[in-house]
Amino acid sequence: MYAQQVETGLSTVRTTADMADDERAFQARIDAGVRIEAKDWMPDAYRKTLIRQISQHAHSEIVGQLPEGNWVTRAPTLKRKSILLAKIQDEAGHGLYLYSAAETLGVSRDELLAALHSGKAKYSSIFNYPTLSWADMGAIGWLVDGSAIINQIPLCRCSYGPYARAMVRVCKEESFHARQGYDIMLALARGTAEQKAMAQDALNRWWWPSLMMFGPSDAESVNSAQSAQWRIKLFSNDELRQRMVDQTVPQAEFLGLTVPDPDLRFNAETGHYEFGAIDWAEFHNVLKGNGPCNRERLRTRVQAWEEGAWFREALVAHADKHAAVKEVA
Ligand code: BYC
Repeated sequence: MYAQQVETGLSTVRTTADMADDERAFQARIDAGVRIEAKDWMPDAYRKTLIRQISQHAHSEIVGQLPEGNWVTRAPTLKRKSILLAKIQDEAGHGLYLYSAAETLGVSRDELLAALHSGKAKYSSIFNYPTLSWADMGAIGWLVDGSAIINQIPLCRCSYGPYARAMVRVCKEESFHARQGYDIMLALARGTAEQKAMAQDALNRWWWPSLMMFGPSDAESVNSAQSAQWRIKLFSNDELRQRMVDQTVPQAEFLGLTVPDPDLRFNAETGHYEFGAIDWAEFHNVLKGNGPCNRERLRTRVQAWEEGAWFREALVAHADKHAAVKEVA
């Protein structure tokens, strides 16, 4: 099914006849389900694609701390505050595993961070939206982390070993994140009329951006066909998006909330929900840097990096001193 879908995509893949011997042998290993490791030979384009995707993913985890960081000081109870803090710290950890996975491909963390801080590198569109109420913490955990899990479970089986292994732990932690989000939504939906309205408002604002997280439609996705051939992508953007809708609509019904899509309906023949048109103009606008919070996110990130310079210098000084003492001994 996936092969048929990517044929309509924009990228062209090389057939084995077009490949040099080493590339053909590499593709045969991928086709046989062999994991590629850091020291194995790999085509330059495979390395570049992985650096692109893994670093975008790492940046998303790091920038993804900011919208939730906004609510740490205003969490409604001590318990909610400690759960939220733990979740945000997990996201920092995910960023670090992912930067390490990218480094195995021969790129330095400093280069990756410089690309993020200069605004050249992408991170997920979803983190350019504001968090206006406490219910947004629920909606992010439920919808955003929920979508992240759907996208990332298949990545645990992707062809590049260091990325796949990093994803196993990330997915376990993401499932705790999604559950804490749903728990917030459940408490609000069962609360006062004002609390339920707050939950509904958060669902209204986060629903469509969450569907956009999966990337452009298969017909528009430039990288999909090649990434599928290399088994970096095991499912297409549209397939995973459909999975998210099918999984999430019944959860919204259980909460007694309404998904903000008048065209949403269950098709009993296919067993899937059909949903309305995504506003791709909004998606592309966010990618161009014009979403509601793009500038603020980047500014906050750069400021945090600059203000942390003394700490990084102290770590390096300590490491140098330690190394010098060892040498003398
Ligand atoms: N936002 O050819 P396509 C998380 C770009 S969750 C921004 O389909 P690809 C978290 C794409 O990069 C979020 N850009 O690309 C959750 C490409 O541009 P370039 C992070 C996007 O790579 C909760 C262009 O559009 N997850 O971390 O085959 C709390 C064409 O797209 C987006 C990951 O990164 C987007 N939503 O497929 C905290 C998962 N979508 O690079 C943190 C790993 C597309 O050619 N990544 N673009 O200039 C992936 O699975 C894939 O990269 C994607 C896109 C499915 C996202």
